[in-house]
Amino acid sequence: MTTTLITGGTVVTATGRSKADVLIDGETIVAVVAPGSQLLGTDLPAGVDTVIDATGKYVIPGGIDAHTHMELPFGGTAASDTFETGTRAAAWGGTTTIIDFAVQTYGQRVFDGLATWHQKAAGNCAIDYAFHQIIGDVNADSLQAMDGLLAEGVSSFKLFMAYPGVFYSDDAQILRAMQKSAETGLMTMMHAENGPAIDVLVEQLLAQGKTDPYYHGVARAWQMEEEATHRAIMIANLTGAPLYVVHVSAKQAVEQLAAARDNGQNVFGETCPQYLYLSLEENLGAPGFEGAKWVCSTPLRSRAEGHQDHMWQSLRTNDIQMVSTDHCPFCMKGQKDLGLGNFSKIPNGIGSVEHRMDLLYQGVVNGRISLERWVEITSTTPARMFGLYGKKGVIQPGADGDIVIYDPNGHTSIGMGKTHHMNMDHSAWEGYEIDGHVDTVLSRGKVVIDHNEYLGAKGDGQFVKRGLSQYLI
Ligand code: DUC
Ligand code: ZN
Ligand code: ZN
Repeated sequence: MTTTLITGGTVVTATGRSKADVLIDGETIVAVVAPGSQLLGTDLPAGVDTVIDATGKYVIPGGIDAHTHMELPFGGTAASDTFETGTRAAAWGGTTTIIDFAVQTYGQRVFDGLATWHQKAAGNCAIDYAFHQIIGDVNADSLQAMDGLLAEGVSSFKLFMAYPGVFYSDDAQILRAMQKSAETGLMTMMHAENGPAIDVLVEQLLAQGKTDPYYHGVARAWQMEEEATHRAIMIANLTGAPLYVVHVSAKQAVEQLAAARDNGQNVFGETCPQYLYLSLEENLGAPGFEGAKWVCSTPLRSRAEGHQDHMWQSLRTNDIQMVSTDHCPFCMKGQKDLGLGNFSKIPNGIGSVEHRMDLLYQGVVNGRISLERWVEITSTTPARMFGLYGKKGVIQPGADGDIVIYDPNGHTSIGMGKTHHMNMDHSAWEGYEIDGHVDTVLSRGKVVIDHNEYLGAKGDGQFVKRGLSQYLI
């Protein structure tokens, strides 16, 4: 077995920071000790195979992006990152685990959908991966199949209150699925937007000749998100299901979650970098068709209404518990341009899997969140929320050697043009200058990124079975 010592750095976890050395034996962390300690009788660093000097750097648990859509067929095309390209880009950005969404399409059996996702991912990933299960057709057969998900290492499923005719579940289906969630402990994940009402608004806007990307944000108004969030919370309240609302973007939806939590309900919310930084006015409203780059659902919200600031505040106060990307990239040419002249035909999605750790670190730089909170919302809480904790999300003996060495004095220029590794012909983050840099990334003890060089290989990443959420009561 190869041993690796990371020495001289500041180990940061969700609960504190300290100068410490980290020893990895093979794939697993075996010791975290004060610098210079005698470890397990070994004369360090002479007795180890590889020594990594992390002086002046942060040593953090690898990022966990709990919401990605590699290769997702959607909007008449498919997300442009494969498991190979998307997980490699994730590694570049300091993410060492993704949780992607396996899809059960309408009329399909749940385990056939799950098998398809295994086929897409197996042998192709640069980092470890796990799955949530989208239930696109809640019926007697799929409800029964949900009893078997946990044994497959899938401890959460996602429903959609949006996209009628595609993934949509009505309230009766939601009620039944949430009853199953309460019974089994599987986390209910919810895309909370009132899809049928949004579709009417879309039709009316298009009839008025309002076809630009900006109107995607107008149609998917915050009231549609708040209403659906409230409805999901109420059905969860009735059934006792644990509820996790994905890609929360409206401050009013956060208020619904916060009120439910104050009321003692077991509900959680995730936001994404785009809802912290980007806006309806500046991005969706960009001249011509450029706004298509930022068409995603839930949509970007108005900065004048203060959603972005509220989202940062909610991260600090734990009204929102974690940040994932909803990585769902599409190229402008041949994909986003399907919606030229009709915003409702623009494939929904933004690519961010590579930038999440850096973008959230800016919250530390700007004094919006603490260093420890950064680690918590990008790694530790995702691990705890989705049954990976202990193996992932923490630097302690027994955990996987998934570690990022982050240089707070480094700089990352997302820049213009192709400065990223995602399979896209543009970046939603063009022009963003980052204080900080992902220097080195270890995935189960193997150095996969080192000072702007990719050293990993397709197939390094393994499927990880997840247990139940630690947030169940
Ligand atoms: N939202 C997106 O932006 N893309 C994929 C699916 C979704 O809900
Ligand atoms: Zn969604
Ligand atoms: Zn999604």
